[in-house]
Amino acid sequence: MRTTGCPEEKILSFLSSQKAKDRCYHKVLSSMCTLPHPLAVQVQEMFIESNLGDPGLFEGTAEIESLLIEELGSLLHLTGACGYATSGGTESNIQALRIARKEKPVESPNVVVPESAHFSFEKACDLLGLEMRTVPSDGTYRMDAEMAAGMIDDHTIALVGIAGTTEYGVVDPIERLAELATEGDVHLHVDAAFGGLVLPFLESPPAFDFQLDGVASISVDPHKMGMSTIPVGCLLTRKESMLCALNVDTPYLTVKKEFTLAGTRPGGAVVGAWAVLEHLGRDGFTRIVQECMGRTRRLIEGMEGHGYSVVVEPEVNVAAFECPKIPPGWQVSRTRDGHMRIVCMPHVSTQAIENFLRDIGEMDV
Ligand code: 0PR
Repeated sequence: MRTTGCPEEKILSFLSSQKAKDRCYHKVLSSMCTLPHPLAVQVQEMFIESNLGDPGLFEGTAEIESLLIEELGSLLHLTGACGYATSGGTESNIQALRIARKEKPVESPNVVVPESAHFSFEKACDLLGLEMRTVPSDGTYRMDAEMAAGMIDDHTIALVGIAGTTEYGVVDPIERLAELATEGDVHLHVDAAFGGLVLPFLESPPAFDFQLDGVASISVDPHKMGMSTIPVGCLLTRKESMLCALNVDTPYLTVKKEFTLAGTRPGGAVVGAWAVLEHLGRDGFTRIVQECMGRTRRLIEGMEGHGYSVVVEPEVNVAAFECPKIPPGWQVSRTRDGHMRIVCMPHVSTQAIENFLRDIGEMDV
């Protein structure tokens, strides 16, 4: 550390030059995060000092966290859902598996997850000492539910389904997984970190949420399609007892028990997430999601026009293509199978899609 402090202007000037090295979002087609809604930014500033890790000090903020959970719960068909705001899908997935392990304290526990699962499950299994059984996909990049059935045994504590996969934007057969979970008495966790704020706004979405009795918990991230500031994920559970299973004593805090993983938690981002849901409402989200889906369809049509077929018809705004090229200046990503992957987030405008298609077309000639 320096002995004497540095003037603010000097620091700010250094930081501006650093920020200039960051990508600005308009040519980023690989991200599941997006530019936050201006209201989320304003609200974050308003609640900047608020720490949900000690909710008794910030009662107003804590009440908004409850409203956020209630609102997401009702969107996902469960009045009175329980849950809390996490740092994102990774923490929610870890916590869901912790709950499952507490619910079924067997020896040599395993979890059955689709091949397409986000790598956070690998982290969770490593942390929690769980065997991760990976179920192959059915040829459409969705989990093969019958193969999953064959992998569940008495040591299986959880089954995981993905609603809106990270790489191909498809939804696992959650309805069938819910039946398997009920039959086998295992915790079904649905990772809807991405799809949870897309699928409810589609015309006829597949069933993936608490309307299916077998679904025990869901991850849904406002900092992806909810346009909040980072970090805000949410873990929702069907029953309060699931969360309470994680309680530890916190004697010197304003609350005497805590089930969260993080201690100190950012109130400002959480309140911002709620404000955006409230401000846009179902109509606003439907409009934004429909726009993103429209652009995804236009992208697929344009790419196919250039001879690059879509790998699988996506159910959310993520599309992967058989395309080895990347036009200069654009940020796309590659799936594990080497496919070009594009996420049509709200910052990816119609013009950006047209420009990208033009640029990729120019590479053909
Ligand atoms: N579950 C699913 C289905 C996800 O897609 C992701 C993240 C997670 C869980 C984990 O969420 P957190 O990253 O919030 O813990 N999906 C993106 C990915 O890994 C996250 C991302 C976002 C990556 C922006 C890059 C980026 O620029 O691909």
